[in-house]
Amino acid sequence: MTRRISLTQYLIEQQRQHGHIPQELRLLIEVVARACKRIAISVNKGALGDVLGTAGSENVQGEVQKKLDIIANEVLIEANEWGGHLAAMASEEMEGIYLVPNRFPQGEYLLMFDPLDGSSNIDVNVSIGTIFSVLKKPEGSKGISEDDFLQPGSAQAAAGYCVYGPQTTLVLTVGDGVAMFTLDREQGSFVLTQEDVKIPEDTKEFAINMSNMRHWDAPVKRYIDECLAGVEGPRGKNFNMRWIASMVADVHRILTRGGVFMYPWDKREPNKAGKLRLMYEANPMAFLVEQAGGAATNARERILDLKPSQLHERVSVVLGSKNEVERVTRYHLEQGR
Ligand code: AHM
Ligand code: MG
Repeated sequence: MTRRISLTQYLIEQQRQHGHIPQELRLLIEVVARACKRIAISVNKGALGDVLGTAGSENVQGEVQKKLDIIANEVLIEANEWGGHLAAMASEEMEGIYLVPNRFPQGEYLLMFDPLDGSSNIDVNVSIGTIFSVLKKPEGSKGISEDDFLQPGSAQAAAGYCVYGPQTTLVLTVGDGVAMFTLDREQGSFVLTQEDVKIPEDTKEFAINMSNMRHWDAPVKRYIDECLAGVEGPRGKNFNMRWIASMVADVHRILTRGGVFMYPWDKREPNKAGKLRLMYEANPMAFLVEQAGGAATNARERILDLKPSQLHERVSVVLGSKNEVERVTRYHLEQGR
């Protein structure tokens, strides 16, 4: 029988062999995983659990909150606030940062999350997920403020997501490759199902919301037109398209079989850099994708190099198979010249 390795065992072995997962970080990752298990239970209940539909409120970005957005946010906060591994948290669903209450010990880490990404898919029973990013509190900072969170993605200590689909899968990086863990519902534990995940450098599959085509910038239009031209066009091959409208599910496909994902800046709201959020969507996904040998840019610069100026800052995103991301980025840089 093949040896089954649980998330706990994997993290302890990584810590022993490479010594690069400090105890507090291991605890943090395990707590996030436990919260994801609880979120998975609520997601699975669907209509039977009174968890579908809107909550009648809006988040800081003016988006309608679903009941499950709020449930997932509360689960993550409750699970993480008391363990002593965190100093503060930030979430897509909360305007300001959440300080660990005084009654609990304070830790060294900062946790950011999108508690339930792909909210538009909740009620229609399509994959959704939780995305998270972990930073270290800056050295010598007394008291925590929003500024302490504004570190570039390259400073992340860990990042990952949990996709609630036909299987519940947790995908993780601590800066030493990417590992995937599938939830064994009978045992209630995440089991290692893939190590050393690698994204193929080339692909014949792209993911973009085509309904925005008329608003796209010229380099995006050029890239997609060339893909659509297929074997007769300049790329000399036929492309396939997928768009799940859940970034977690689209990124999961790309980590599994390659592809390029784009949510670029467009002319609908020219003052917005993009739709997706830098700190708890683009940065953790960029970290995972790079760790799997792919690339991630804002169509011009590497996402992990961007210096954030706001917690809820938005960004243009191009990520996935290296050669395609480089091509899209090159088209934008050529336009700039
Ligand atoms: P959300 O965090 O409010 O769910 O929004 C993010 C989601 C991504 O998961 C997905 O890639 C994108 O929004 C889909 O947007 P659209 O509906 O414009 O295609
Ligand atoms: Mg989101």
